[in-house]
Amino acid sequence: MSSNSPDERSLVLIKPDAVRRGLVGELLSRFERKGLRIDAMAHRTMDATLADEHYAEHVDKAFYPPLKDFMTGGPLVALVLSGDQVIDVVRGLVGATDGRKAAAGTIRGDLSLSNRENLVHASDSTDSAKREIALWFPELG
Ligand code: FUP
Repeated sequence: MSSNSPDERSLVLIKPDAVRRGLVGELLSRFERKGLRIDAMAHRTMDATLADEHYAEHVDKAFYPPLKDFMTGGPLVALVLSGDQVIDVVRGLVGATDGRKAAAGTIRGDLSLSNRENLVHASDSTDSAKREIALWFPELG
């Protein structure tokens, strides 16, 4: 990467359970203390169309209807984070999908006891990040 290349970006959602539980500050703080930058931040409520687009790879799965209800059921905070290897770094901070199995020290391992209400979404690849950032923050494209 040349010194002029922008750092990698990741689309991160602080999910409705985290907002409801008053954990927005805690989660932003973990990302900031790691050294990541917040390039964009918006308080939003996901509608059904955005949910189906965001979770395109999951729409046919049995767990999708309750996941959609949860994700559209209250406000969330959408972020674009940037930094060196931010996609993998954030996935490491967030931990495994199931909060009951996620390692202690991770966000889900420390703060979630659920496989659905697991506090944070984070892009899992550069392709997903591009797609998700275009969905949530088209003005950054
Ligand atoms: P992750 O990348 O860890 O956020 O997890 P996935 O992309 O595999 O799943 C996306 C979301 O679907 C999870 F955050 C929670 C939800 N999910 C369920 O509700 N039940 C499942 O069995 C698996 C995932």
